Amino acid sequence: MGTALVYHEDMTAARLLWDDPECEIECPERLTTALERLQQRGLEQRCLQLAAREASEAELGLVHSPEYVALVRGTQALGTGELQTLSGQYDAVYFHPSTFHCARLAVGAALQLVDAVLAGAVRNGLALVRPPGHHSQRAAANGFCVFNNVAIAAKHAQRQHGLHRILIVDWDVHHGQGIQYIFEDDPSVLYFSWHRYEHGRFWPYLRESDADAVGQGPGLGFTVNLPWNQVGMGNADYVAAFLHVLLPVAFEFNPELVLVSAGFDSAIGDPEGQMQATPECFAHLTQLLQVLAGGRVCAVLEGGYHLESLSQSVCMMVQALLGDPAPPLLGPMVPHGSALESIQSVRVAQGPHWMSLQQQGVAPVLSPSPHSPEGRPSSLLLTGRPEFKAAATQDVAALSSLLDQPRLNPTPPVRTAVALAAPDAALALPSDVLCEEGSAPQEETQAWARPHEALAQDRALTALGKVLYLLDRILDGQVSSGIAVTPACAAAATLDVAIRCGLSHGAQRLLCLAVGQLDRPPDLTDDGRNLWLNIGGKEAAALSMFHVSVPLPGTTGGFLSCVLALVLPLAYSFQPDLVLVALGPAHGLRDPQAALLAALLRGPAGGRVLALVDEESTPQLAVVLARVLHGEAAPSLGPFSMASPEDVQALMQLRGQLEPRWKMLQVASEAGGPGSG
Ligand code: Q9C
Ligand code: ZN
Repeated sequence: MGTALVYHEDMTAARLLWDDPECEIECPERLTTALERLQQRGLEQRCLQLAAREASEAELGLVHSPEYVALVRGTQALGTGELQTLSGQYDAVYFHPSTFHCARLAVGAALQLVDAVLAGAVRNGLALVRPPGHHSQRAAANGFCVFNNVAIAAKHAQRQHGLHRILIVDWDVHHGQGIQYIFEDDPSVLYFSWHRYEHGRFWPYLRESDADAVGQGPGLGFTVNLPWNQVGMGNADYVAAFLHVLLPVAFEFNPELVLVSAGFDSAIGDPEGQMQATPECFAHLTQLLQVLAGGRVCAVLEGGYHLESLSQSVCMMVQALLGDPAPPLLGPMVPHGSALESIQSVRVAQGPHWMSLQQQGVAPVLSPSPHSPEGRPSSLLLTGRPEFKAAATQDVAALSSLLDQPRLNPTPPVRTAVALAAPDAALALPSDVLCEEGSAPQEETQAWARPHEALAQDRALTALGKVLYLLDRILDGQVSSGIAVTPACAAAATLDVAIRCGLSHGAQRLLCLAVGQLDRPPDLTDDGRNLWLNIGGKEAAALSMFHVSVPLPGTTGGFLSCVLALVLPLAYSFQPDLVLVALGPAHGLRDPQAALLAALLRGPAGGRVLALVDEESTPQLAVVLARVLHGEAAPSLGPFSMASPEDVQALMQLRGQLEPRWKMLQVASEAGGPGSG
């Protein structure tokens, strides 16, 4: 199942015909530059390309008043002076004789995308459109927007496809107040928006953009606003917002479809947003959304005014939609204090409406951190871009040098390789998953195995040879992710060797997620190069900042908070260049839980994941893992059930201990909040 790209050249026809510094940034080159870059990277060719159609007037009527539609229709016949006068009646809007045609194509493109995804022709896609839509209201144009493309697409998905729960994620840097107004009392559409707000001093200057606007009547809790009160928000802030606000609520909502108001004015270099998220961040955000709604993600372009930053961010999003691993996020993964205040204020405002946001807040434990962020060894993946720091200062030359850099970590030739015990299981795999027959050289395997009694048997040795072979292919960039089956009696020993071998063969930082009864190798050094996280341990304990154990939660809600509030924040903070996921004997994970973990753990290490699966697991488990590591959608976890008080307690205790070192765990600013001393 592929990715659709919906576009029509006619949408470049509308342009500003008079002098207006506020509106001139919304120009035709936004589309042509983004498209050129998609072609140049070979991404357009990998998509199912659809030519946008015009929306009908009945379709426009799903959101807009007949009078307003008639008024916009009438602009086709106006002269420049009349267009300018009419434009002046709205806030930040310009009309052109082709505006009606373009705006109908923009809506039509969004509808075609939704139809293609819901008919099963593709799994996901992007509509590259202008004019944008999210500021447009029932009877008003606003902020370059004429018709509300995404809102109409949501209504269409309900009317024509019978959907009951639609999530709209608006990552444009402006508040999509138009979408908010249309759905504010509607519990069937959950609207999430983050936006530059600066305590109300940024356009569109609305009280109802703040975190305490949560919807009305039956729609209470179905509007989620995350206002940014400072400029300069970056990768860590955006990922934290997803982990600690959007995703908990979204999993609880359990959408059937995700619509993205994909504005890239929230990216670095944009003159409107003044934010610092790099293009790669949008690959991560896209990947995080793909675990929802069976991967049915329909993105529709909104803003984005820095042509280079816009184009690269669009490419990153399309790559993620296509299933390519996201390049690692560079720079410090430490959210800003102001971002944490915003995150905390949404969690407080939304707490009454969402079980997943309750009781999770922890009073930060303030003990001096023994490991300063500067003190850690730098990774392979972090070298080579010294200009990163300079670019973060909005310095023009440094910024263009950042955006000019050829991306490091080119996508490996093989996305996923598996070494399975039962060859017939391979039949269920996607056709371009490589079934690996290779093994590490026998002498090398034997040398690694020597200290371990459990690896003395031939069967264990053969399996280890395959693990080491896959590991080397991942570390030398030939393969992105891999899966190997381990004999039950040798699970711990195999993992021990895999960790040591990974560290000695080029991984600077290795995250090991061990599920089930697997003890940390006793003489593994606590030098900051490996982080051991055991799920399914007997008790919650952080023996050091690099040795963490937590019981396996018994409910879907408990499992999700464990993943979103502990595992991923640790993983994104640690910035590993390799993740080992070991599902040991009696690991207790259901297949969809294991798949979700694997899918989400592709993020932190640029897709370099090696999964070791115990041979006593179901044969389907290896298959489902191969599918998600390959970029297919994760299966649903089933209905949301609330975390038990014990699970919540265990998680809170751990987070309190670990927060001083691993800043992505934070959900409240250290400076403020109760109990921060
Ligand atoms: N300097 C979209 O991004 N001007 N619309 C604000 C603040 C209006 C943005 C002025 C910006 C409209 C779709
Ligand atoms: Zn915008």
